[in-house]
Amino acid sequence: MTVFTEQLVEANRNVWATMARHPFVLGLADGTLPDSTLRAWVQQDRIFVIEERRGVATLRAHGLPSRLDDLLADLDRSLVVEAEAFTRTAADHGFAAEAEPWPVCLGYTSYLRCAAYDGVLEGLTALYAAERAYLDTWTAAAERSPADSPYHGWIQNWSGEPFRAFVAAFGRGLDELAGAPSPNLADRLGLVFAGAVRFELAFWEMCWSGQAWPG
Ligand code: MP5
Repeated sequence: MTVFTEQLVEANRNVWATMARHPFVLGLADGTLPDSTLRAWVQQDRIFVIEERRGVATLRAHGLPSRLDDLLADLDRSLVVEAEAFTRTAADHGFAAEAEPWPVCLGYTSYLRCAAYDGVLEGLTALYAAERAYLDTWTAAAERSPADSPYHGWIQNWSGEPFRAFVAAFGRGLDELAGAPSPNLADRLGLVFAGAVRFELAFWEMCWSGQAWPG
């Protein structure tokens, strides 16, 4: 039988395929990303990872099984390092790391935090969607990316073995906790997951098209 997390991914294969061929991802893979697009991503993803820590803290405050709690503790530490790496990348490219969150970034981080407040399974499902989408999309990008790509370090971060092992362990933990969910619960979590992956795609689109606040 297909495990719960794989059912969630299967139900969203079209979004997965669209993410993997999104112009942002292709531009990052072959190193042709315009400067303004890189800047949008670095600034907005820095906000994303800082806000993500608040969602992780909310999830852990529910009281998680120890293996999942340990995983999220590791994630929290890696988010601190990621935020610092974004700050360094901004300095290397001569732009400010600080920025205001654009609408999609604000919507996505609020969505993850609300899911974490709603409940353990809701929050873990939304967070898993974000992590799995990054792993799979950057793995697809890595296949197209020359070794001397200027973005090699970032591509490695989310397609390398440590992140792959983290996402696999996270999936196992979520599958164990969800067990065989009732049809109602499966439907609800399916909507939570689908919302998060569409936000993920919208995030790439926001960076690519420079979707700041209107006016
Ligand atoms: C991730 C990310 C990956 N950095 N940004 C977005 C928009 N989605 C997913 O997650 P993490 O937690 O930074 O490894």
